[in-house]
Amino acid sequence: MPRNRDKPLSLNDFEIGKPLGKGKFGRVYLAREKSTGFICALKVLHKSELVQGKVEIQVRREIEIQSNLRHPNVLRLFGYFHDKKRIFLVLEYAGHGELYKHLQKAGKFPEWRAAQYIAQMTAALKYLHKKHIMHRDIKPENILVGIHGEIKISDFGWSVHAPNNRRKTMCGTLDYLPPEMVIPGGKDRFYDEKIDIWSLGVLMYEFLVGQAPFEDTPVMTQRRIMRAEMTIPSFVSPEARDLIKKVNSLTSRVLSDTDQFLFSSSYSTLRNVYH
Ligand code: N15
Repeated sequence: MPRNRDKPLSLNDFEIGKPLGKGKFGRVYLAREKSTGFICALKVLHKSELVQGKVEIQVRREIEIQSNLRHPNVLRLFGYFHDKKRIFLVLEYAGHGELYKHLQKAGKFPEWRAAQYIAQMTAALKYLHKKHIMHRDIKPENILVGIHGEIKISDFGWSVHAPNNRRKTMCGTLDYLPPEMVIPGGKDRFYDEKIDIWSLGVLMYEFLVGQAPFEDTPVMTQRRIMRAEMTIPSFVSPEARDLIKKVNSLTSRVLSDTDQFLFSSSYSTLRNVYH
């Protein structure tokens, strides 16, 4: 967003449009910067809620991390400002909204579309991992779609810089977590970027099949993840089937040197499906 760095942004610089969504700590609105006409998504966080939720430090860190990220498949944070009560995040507007809604509507994606999305996810994760950032919460709900159909990873609510601070408790669905994180005490152990690759396999399955591979009651989901127990329907092509299995079997066990292989294989195998 072109702007004068000498002059800090304020709410007055924006026209506020329709609400785009709301999360735990904030609401997001469509917004236009008055002077440039630049369209963005303005997220409003209430300081009192952040204090109450004891997430000020995390939010500060997320802002810091996200401000420095520049990738076509990672949602940009253009800037931020605050007043007495609120923090405002100037986020990239994704014209086609939330990916999980597209998936819901379509039931499942054709392989060419799943392939494009997974290739883009792979590119985004490769970029993040190179910067030693793991996302840790890869799922359709955290992915937005741009006007050209390109995907944008958003919500770094659980992301961390890999070398430090690797012990964070997590909550929410187990569906996308690898075995090392669902075993008892597992979430207290150290883990690394590979957990994102496992989630990528889960995501690929969900794109192609319409539901996550281990979807079940929480107890059964945990059991099935630990055993990597999944059935891939027969309509999934041999190439895609092979790749899902590779990603889900290699990532959590073979913990080194598989990144490159998995990334490049997911990219080329899925591209070959339709090109
Ligand atoms: C703590 C802080 C630094 C975290 C920063 N990251 C986020 O806040 C992640 N986040 C992104 N939270 C909300 C959003 C968000 C950005 C939500 C929705 C949109 C967004 N950009 N564009 C949208 C959007 N476009 C839409 C089009 C049609 C229907 C709904 C849409 N939502």
